[in-house]
Amino acid sequence: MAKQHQYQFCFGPWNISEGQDPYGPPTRPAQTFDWKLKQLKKSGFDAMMFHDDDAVPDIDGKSDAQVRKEARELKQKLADAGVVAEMVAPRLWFSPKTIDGAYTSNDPKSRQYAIERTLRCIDVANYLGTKLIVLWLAREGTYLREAKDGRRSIEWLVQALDKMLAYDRSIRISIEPKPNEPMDHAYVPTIGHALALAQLTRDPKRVGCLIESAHAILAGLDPADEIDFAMAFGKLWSLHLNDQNGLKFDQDKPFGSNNLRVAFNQVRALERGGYGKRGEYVCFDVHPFRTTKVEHWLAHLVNSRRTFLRLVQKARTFDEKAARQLVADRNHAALDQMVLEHLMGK
Ligand code: XLS
Ligand code: MG
Repeated sequence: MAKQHQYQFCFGPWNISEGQDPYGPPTRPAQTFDWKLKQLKKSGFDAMMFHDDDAVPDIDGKSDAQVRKEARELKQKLADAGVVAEMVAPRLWFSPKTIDGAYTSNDPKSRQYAIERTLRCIDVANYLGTKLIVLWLAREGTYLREAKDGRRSIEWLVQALDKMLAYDRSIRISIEPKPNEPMDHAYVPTIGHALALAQLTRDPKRVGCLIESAHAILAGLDPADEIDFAMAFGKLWSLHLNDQNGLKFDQDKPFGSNNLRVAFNQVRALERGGYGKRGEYVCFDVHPFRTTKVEHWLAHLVNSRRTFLRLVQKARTFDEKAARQLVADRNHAALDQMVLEHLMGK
């Protein structure tokens, strides 16, 4: 049997969150970054993902020299812990300057700010030793259809991507689509949109995507199909596995928590496509349940990783030959039951 590769795992500091939601305050006291880093390594993870201001807090108020100093100190801290930085993403949705959007704001000063902030994020990525920039285009969309020009917005997005690609010729950009929340409608709601946008840029080869399971489900899609689609283009460069119960607020539940079969099919698609063989990480963008006690604070991450590895075994032991025969016989009822029996085990 061909040697099967080992997956490498990742999460972000925001995934050890304190339980606040739009209707109530935190339910757990904040922990330090150093504590989170220690937990990450102890729990079997290899890498950490960052927003630019996770890496350098209050980044907007700091000089270039200060940003460089703090980012380099963080790089050293990661190296000492035996952890690498997977990616850096500009957090463009928090600033008072981006209330009407960032790259697609109607205000030219906001658009300018968004681009300058992103170029700084690229500097941070370089200091941390990663070439992957993730763009979750949180506020690039509308609450009100008449408030923005959709076509112009796409042109602005392409201009912004072109500036990033020209600023550093070795970075790669992974667009993380999400169809809604915080916006009513986002301009880049699916992987198809992200990869089509990539084609309009000056260097399409360096613009790929990141699939988050919950975001695909919110778009009414099966995340396994999104994975297959992105991998057909060779452009699945990162992944946020989690789960989501239908069309609600973004729940970021543990991987497999809501629908084990949908999770199994994601793992099967990743296995088929050889995800991870070119150094890609399996990241879990999951949050603890609000009720979680401090002593159980890592459980959603540890459990997601465990479920993933169990499902890798399920994918590797799935009787593909029997499945192919049932497909050839068009016996979908038996195929359906075969999947269920396999997942339930003996
Ligand atoms: C929000 C996103 C965000 C990105 C990185 O849903 O998952 O956290 O992953 O900016
Ligand atoms: Mg995400």
